[in-house]
Amino acid sequence: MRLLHTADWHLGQTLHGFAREHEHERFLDWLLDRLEDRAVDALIIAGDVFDGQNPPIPALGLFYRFLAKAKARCPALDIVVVAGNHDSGSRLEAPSPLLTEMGVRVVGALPVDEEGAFAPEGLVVPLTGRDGTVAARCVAVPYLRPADLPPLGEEEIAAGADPLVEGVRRVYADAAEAGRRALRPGEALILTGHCYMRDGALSELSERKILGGNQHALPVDVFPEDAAYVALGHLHRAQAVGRRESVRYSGSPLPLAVDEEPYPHQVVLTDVAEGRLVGVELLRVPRFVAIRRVPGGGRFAAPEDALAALTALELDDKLPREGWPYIEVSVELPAPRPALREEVIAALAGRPARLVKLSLRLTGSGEALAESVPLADLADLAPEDVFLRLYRRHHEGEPEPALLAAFHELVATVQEGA
Ligand SMILES: [Mn+2]
Repeated sequence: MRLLHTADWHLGQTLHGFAREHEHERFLDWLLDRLEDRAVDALIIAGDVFDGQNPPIPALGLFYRFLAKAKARCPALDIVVVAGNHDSGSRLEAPSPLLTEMGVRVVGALPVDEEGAFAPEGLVVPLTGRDGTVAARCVAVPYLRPADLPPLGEEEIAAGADPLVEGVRRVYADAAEAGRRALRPGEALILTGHCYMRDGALSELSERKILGGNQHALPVDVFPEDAAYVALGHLHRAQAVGRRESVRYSGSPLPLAVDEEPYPHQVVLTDVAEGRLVGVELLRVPRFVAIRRVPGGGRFAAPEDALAALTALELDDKLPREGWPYIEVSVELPAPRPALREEVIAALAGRPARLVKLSLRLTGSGEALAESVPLADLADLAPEDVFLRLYRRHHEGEPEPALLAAFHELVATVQEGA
């Protein structure tokens, strides 16, 4: 049986004010072709389908059109969708009565029984292989919020257990056990997750540090060894986790921030047979709109050099407006230059390109210019950074871990609109 694993579509995202709809549409068309020509049996979307809790109408249209086309072109395709931290779980699940009929299973939140207790059987989705028989059981675990986790006993807390990490471990243990109970001989156990794993390589700007920030990154052993494959979402850089080839982030199909430009964006094709992982192939997603960084590579250019490089950029006049490249310019300033933004805009005026970001670094000395102070753009700061800056302004030292955890919980509550 062949699975295609993808995540972090972030439909409805804008890049510094520019809608990505055109790129998403091209990606989804590309994906439909791959589902068909690579004879995919099951599609797993591991969270962050949408960029926000209340997706814009064009983003909803893209998603539902994609599902309808996928089922029309590949009627036997099983589709599993779990919510990520950006999604509203309940909004994603709302059309379930229709989607389940179509063979699309959406899990926005952990299922509970009549008493409100976690009912992990509700997460288990059978996946059928080429011959029409069940080849795998997917335990579709969505992004877990702190409120989803079982409380620890006092003894465990006294022994130093981390309530978030141990809570997640317990949810996965129960979920995997429900999957195992459903397995028949020769079927594979597959898990999903939307979480931040320890040793995961971040692309800092566009992923939120979830579940209490970095200190609560999960160890890879929360996933049982008998899982044939674990399809993860959240980190936008594709990677296997903890040296386990079977535990993977597919990565996002598009760069969602300019600093995600250098690495390949892809989806994962996974083959399972006789209950085991037998093959992994990474399919590179074409870059539908280019990101051009001046000077690039995280470096800063002198103003004259940056302006000259912009003027010299080779741009394609035949591209439609939505295909114009995104331009980032990074400039090092020895002295203030208030008109720089206007100069940059003038260098690109009338040309087929979109300026998304102008980053400045001050390098002069003296009273007016601090030594090499990067000017922070509020949009680039994570809530935690703002909190830390404010804390340091009013207090000595760093905030206590408990205070930081409480802050993260508050931010998560606000972001989820709960
Ligand atoms: Mn995420």
